[in-house]
Amino acid sequence: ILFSGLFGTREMRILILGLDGAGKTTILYRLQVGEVVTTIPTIGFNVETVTYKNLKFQVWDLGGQTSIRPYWRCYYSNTDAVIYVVDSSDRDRMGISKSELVAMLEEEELKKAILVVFANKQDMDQAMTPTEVANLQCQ
Ligand SMILES: Nc1nc2c(ncn2[C@@H]2O[C@H](COP(=O)(O)OP(=O)(O)O)[C@@H](O)[C@H]2O)c(=O)[nH]1
Ligand SMILES: [Mg+2]
Repeated sequence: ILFSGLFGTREMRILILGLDGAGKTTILYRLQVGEVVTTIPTIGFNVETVTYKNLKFQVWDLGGQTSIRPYWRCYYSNTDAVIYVVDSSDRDRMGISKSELVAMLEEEELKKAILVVFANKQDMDQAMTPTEVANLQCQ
């Protein structure tokens, strides 16, 4: 239902990104919109893809190896929206998560994309509230 308003003829591309362990793959499976296909481009990062009607979701982990970063760019073109997933309980890596987000938003190909920051893992005792996450990630 959430995505039904997006169905049309043009392919809509949605990236689900964030640090490893943020909960991206879990979200992709929870969407239950089709079979998740994992591909490993030769350069060596996993890309999980689900295609449902004209919606295409692609997921990979940000952070770490700087050598593969230039290759992420291959996936940025024609992106309509980015869902940026943050582990709200991972206080230690809030700063790294933010710098990855900031670096990503510098990409020319993503300038027109809609951004949603998802404060995941709200069930955890030590989780920051969505407001706290927003203050740390988006300012
Ligand atoms: N408590 C809790 N754990 C979660 C939640 N979402 C994901 N996880 C767990 O966090 C870990 C990493 O999730 P995963 O989807 O593999 O993260 P990814 O690396 O971003 O794809 C797994 O053990 C998940 O079960 C959540 O909302 N709450
Ligand atoms: Mg994953």
